[in-house]
Amino acid sequence: MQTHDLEKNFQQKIDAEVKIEPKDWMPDAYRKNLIRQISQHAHSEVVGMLPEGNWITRAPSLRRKLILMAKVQDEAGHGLYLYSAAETLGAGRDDLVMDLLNGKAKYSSIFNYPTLTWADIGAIGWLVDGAAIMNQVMLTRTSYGPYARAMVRICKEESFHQRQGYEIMLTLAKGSPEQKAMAQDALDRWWWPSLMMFGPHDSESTHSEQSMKWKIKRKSNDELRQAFVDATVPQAELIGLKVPDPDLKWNEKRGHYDFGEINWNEFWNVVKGRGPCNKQRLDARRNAWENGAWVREAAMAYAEKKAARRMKQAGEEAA
Ligand code: FAQ
Repeated sequence: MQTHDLEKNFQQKIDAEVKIEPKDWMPDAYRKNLIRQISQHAHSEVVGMLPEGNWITRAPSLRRKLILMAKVQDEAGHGLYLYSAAETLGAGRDDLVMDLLNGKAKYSSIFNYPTLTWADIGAIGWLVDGAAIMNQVMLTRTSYGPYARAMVRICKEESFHQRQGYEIMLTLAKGSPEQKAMAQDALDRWWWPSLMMFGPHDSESTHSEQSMKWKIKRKSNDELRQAFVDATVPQAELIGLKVPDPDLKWNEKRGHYDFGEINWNEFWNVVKGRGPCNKQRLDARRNAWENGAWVREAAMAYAEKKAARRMKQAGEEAA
């Protein structure tokens, strides 16, 4: 078949909601775009363990510590599903990790902010996982099968993460004046970076148009950001916290909240590596990669030994 016909068939499948599977023909640009998005998503999950990991040893009770440890481990699992999904497209795991470590691949801007108090753990669960779910529910219907299936499980876990974060905020908001102030301060610091997670405005987005055509993305950056604001503002009101945006106002006519403009200079600075914790995050990942070399070598040696034993057994049985 000619490339033109292959492309036509491919788009027809997408339009008919048939999932694309690893061995199906796909345009190179579709494969490349998916590897970019899935691997950056995987890196985000893994780097995302760092800000919360910072509070495991200082969680205020055993119960909180257990929950936080489970959550951070979940994020590692999400990273693994996503790296595996990227591998089904022919990407090598080591190459993907190298792209992260040498700064070629991005990861979510949100994880370059510090976690200063315990309330930040609440704010991350509530807002960051909340934003992640808003974006990822649409990805359960993404056109690439392995990515869509990974997202189903990830969304279930993220939903528990969001609730535990909101429950931390609720507890603090109902607590002493100092605890309530701590919750408000965390909301003040995490609100705008959470809105930035959805990416640039649709008019500035490089990939959206093609990604929507291929149904990799099912909703635009601005649509998702609006849905997040609409869902989250009433949650803040319910626990007596104030969203730090003087322009925030319910618009009866639109049926949505109007909200202020994001500081895009700050967003692009963070994306380009100049955020408060970019260096710290990449240094931590580099150390983990270097210190884990012996584990990878041992695992590979074990796998090779096991394979050799199997080959020997098969040979003996055949003889
Ligand atoms: N940060 O053309 P678009 C989580 C880049 S997981 C950094 O609009 P696209 C779980 C973008 O890559 C959070 N860079 O891009 C958790 C592109 O640059 P490139 C991560 C950003 O792909 C919770 C350029 O700007 N979620 O939180 C950001 O169509 C708690 C132009 O942008 C995912 O990755 C940003 N925020 O739309 C873990 C979901 N936004 O690649 C631990 C999957 C944009 O050409 C604790 N990804 N850029 O060099 C997506 O849905 C999309 O990739 C978007 C961006 C929506 C993030």
